[in-house]
Amino acid sequence: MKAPSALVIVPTYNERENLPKLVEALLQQPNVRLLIVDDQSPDGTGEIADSLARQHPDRVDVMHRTDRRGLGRSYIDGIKQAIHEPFDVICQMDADFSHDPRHLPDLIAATEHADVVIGSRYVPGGAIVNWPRRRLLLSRAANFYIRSVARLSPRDCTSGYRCWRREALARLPLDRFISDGYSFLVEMLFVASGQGSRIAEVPITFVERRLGESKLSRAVLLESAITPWRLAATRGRTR
Ligand SMILES: Nc1nc2c(ncn2[C@@H]2O[C@H](COP(=O)(O)OP(=O)(O)OP(=O)(O)O)[C@@H](O)[C@H]2O)c(=O)[nH]1
Ligand SMILES: [Mg+2]
Repeated sequence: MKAPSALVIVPTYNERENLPKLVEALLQQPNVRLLIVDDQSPDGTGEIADSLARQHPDRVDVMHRTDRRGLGRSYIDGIKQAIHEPFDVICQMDADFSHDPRHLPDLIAATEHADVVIGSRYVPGGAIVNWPRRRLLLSRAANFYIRSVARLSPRDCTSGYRCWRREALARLPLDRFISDGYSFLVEMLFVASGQGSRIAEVPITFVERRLGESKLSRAVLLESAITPWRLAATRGRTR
């Protein structure tokens, strides 16, 4: 069978040390193209992305956002462009090497039998490397909380490493999405699940970033605490 063609959306904010290496690693894989969505990174990541696009004009695209910055907003803009292009699969991935490009073929392959495939830290075979105990507990607790309150079944609802069949992604009412940080990822899953999309999980080894800085903020954590309740309150109205 012909391998599916995939577009990987990579949101970036201050990832100048990671992006060139990530692009190189991803382009080793045939049938993969990239859409980098940069939010006017002060460290010049946008210009680096442009130069990578010039080096690989058939495989790398860049979107420069100028509206208010945010991970969710960047994904929304990237997805709106991506769903109009002729790819079988559209993927989401962080730029900081927490999401190992070597797992990508497994995730893409699993879309044969699922509409959404999550690169999961919390299924057998999944792992986390280099997280302090506090961060591990926070992520575990967040997933327990989200699964209970929003009644979602995946083990890893906050993983940002995902592949979607294009039709499933195109069905999401992105203009109605409210959340931004991690919550955006939870909201996507909640709505997809309500629409009857088949969700699968493939184990990944998640590695904490070695270069660059985290953007995890208090505002993002607060939003994550509220979102599952908001989603639970809208249950049945998402179709
Ligand atoms: N376009 C865009 N990308 C962002 C924004 N915030 C974060 N990102 C990117 O989203 C991805 C995940 O962000 P991280 O800072 O790694 O967040 P995190 O993984 O929770 O934090 P760490 O565990 O410390 O890495 C990375 O590729 C970031 O560059 C933003 O406001 N706009
Ligand atoms: Mg990260």
